[in-house]
Amino acid sequence: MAAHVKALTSPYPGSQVKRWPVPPEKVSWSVEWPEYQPVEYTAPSVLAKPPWADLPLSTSGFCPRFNALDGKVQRESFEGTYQVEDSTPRNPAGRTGVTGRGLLGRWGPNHAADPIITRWKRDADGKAVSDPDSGKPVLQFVAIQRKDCGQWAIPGGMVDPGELVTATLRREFCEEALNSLEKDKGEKDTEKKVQDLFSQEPLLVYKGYVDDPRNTDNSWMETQAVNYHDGTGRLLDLLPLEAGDDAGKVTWVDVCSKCSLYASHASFIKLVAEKHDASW
Ligand code: RP5
Ligand code: MG
Ligand code: MG
Repeated sequence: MAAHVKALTSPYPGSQVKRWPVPPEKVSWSVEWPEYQPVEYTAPSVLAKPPWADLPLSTSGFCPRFNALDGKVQRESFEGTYQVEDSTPRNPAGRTGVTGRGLLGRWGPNHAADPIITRWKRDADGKAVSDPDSGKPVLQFVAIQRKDCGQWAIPGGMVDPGELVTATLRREFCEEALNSLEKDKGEKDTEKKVQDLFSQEPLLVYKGYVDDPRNTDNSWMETQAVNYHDGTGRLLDLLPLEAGDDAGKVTWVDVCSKCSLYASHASFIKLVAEKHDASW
């Protein structure tokens, strides 16, 4: 697993809480560090006991089954068995300078799904556009601007308990990039396009830990990033993009190495470019 960097972002997102500074050589739990005294922080929105969050570990009768499918909540990690110290799970990528859950609902892994919707960039005549330097065709993907931090990102979101990841991928794309929550019923034409897009063969690009700025020593993001590609351009060209839910803006973005994206998203986009032999 690559070393996390954004998971050391300080102050902790949405707060004034300063992480205990963790130098790169002390990130790994295998390095002894008796002086390490991370700050404990769980956001008020999580402590308010919303339905998507676990209870505090001290709550009597709350005994989550870590490293297992716990009822409908998936507490297994894609990174293998994680350590549980004093009944508290430990971030498999190492120290973050904060304990507790921060803004995340689950102790241990918080599972998300990231739909990467791509098409070839075309000029006004419908001809595929190539990058002048690499000579390779340019891919575009649907990006949203997150309301929480203003960064551009893949329109991903959390997998609900018991939800199939294929359903999460489609639901989050519709909510964040088509504003489906504000629409009574999607336009028939749009619904058909979405149906056709998501019934294509999905391409699993990445499955595992996400270097997310919300991660803590005890709670972290994991995702399945999946690519749905419209090689013809017919499905996606007229898709009415409209930002919704936790997205403030939505647009097609050219895939290239200069893409600056939220969490580990640029590395997922790079993998997609490689799979399609597109310009990067
Ligand atoms: C990232 O957070 C994942 O890759 C996914 O894109 C996102 C899920 O969180 P929310 O968008 O629901 O905040 O780590
Ligand atoms: Mg969402
Ligand atoms: Mg989201």
